[in-house]
Amino acid sequence: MRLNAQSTLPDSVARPGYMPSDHGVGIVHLGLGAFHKAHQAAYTDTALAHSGGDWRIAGVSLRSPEPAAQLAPQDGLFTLIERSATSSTARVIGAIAHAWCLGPDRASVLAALAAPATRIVSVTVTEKGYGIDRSTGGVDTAHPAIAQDLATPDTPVGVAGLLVWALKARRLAGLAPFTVLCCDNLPDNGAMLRGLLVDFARRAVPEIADHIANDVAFPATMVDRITPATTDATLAAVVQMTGHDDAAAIETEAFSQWVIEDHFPTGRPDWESAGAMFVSDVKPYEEMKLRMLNGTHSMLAYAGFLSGCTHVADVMRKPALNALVRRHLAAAAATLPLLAGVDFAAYADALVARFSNPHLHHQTYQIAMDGTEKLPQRILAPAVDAQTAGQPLAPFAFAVAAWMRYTLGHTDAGERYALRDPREDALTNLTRGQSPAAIVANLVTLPGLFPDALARDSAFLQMIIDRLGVMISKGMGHALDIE
Ligand code: CS2
Repeated sequence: MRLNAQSTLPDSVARPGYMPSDHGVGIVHLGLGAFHKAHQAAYTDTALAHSGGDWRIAGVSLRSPEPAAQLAPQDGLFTLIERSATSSTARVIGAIAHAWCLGPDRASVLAALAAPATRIVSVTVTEKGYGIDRSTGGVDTAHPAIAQDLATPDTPVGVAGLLVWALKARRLAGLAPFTVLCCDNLPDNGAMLRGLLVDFARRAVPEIADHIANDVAFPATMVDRITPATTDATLAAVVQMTGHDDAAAIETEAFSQWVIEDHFPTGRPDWESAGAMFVSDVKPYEEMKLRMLNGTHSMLAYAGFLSGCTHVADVMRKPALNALVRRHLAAAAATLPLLAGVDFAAYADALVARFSNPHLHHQTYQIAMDGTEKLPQRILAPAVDAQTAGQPLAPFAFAVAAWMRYTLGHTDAGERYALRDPREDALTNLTRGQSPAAIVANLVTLPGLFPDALARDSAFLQMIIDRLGVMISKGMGHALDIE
């Protein structure tokens, strides 16, 4: 039997501690993927149970029809399986009121964005979803959704186009703007999204640009919860744990963290009741997370995938890789300013434990995707700080070399895999048939990727070339052993 509002669930399964239909929609969420369901939807579910309010979520996927097709027949309900190293629990989340796909549900989506009741629009579309030009902070006019929306801003299809359209519609209707809440792993994500929207508006809808720049709140956030892609094993586990079929089920770790800049002029759910932390400056938390968790994740994904580790937990079981994970965590931590109340060594130990969780089947190949979107904030920014401070650069050179080796698109055994990167054509053209020195020289010139301070540091480049040379000629396993 399929999960829905009428389902009778076993006592072992936690269900919403409120009557979902008693609560109206206050949030529109763009990017209805697994991460949103495991993170913001779960926090909102707890906040609704604790403090109530009209804060249910209208979830929108911008392209894929699947999330809506999975959730709609289930009255928006889905099971979240939370896996720690020692136990697994299932919880049904009731925070999602509507699940829409922009294409077929365009009228509903636009109406919700313009509705007086909507006070927050949150976003998780991954780094590449925004269409941001990292070198200017404005729009990347080559990004397909940006290009389309600049040409036809009245029928938006992408994040920038939709938000600017909605903010204009609200202004014309005399409604307060909603708060825009970016929940992707990007540096200074609130200001980043504001800069993107203001630039988009100046180009396509100039009359609304100053309003967006001056009157709309874009609180910054640090979001954290490791959420592997759902597999057939997830769907089988959910039947076993709940007695129901659930096409929208997801698995995640027990841990979660959310640090939010407290700037919500039109109100917000009581997310503190679910453990969210409200601070005046998110940046130190965000840098800690991007550099330690995500930077190490990217390093271990490339090195691990290329040495035959399917999952992150497999990486942690290999002594040479485990040692490199710890080395990278320490090098990343050394680039961070002190943060009151946070012990980076303890955070690193906690990350080692989270990565080692044997019950979380998190694929290295999943983390390896979109490297050109991830490297700048995860690996290159801390490398610049390490360079400035005269700290060892070898850990960062190793991580960059592992990414470059990955961009060649084949394992040591010659097996091919898809790169899954928005710049994969450029990566292939710049690396095919080239020597390690030429690969490094070519990839550091990719626009907007390597900061000048690194691209001009010949000693750093040589460290990358040496490591890439070993990875190519002797294999990743050998490179790990001598690192
Ligand atoms: C991962 C993140 O896929 C990736 O690149 O590093 O999705 C990571 O699992 C989350 O940021 C954890 O909060």
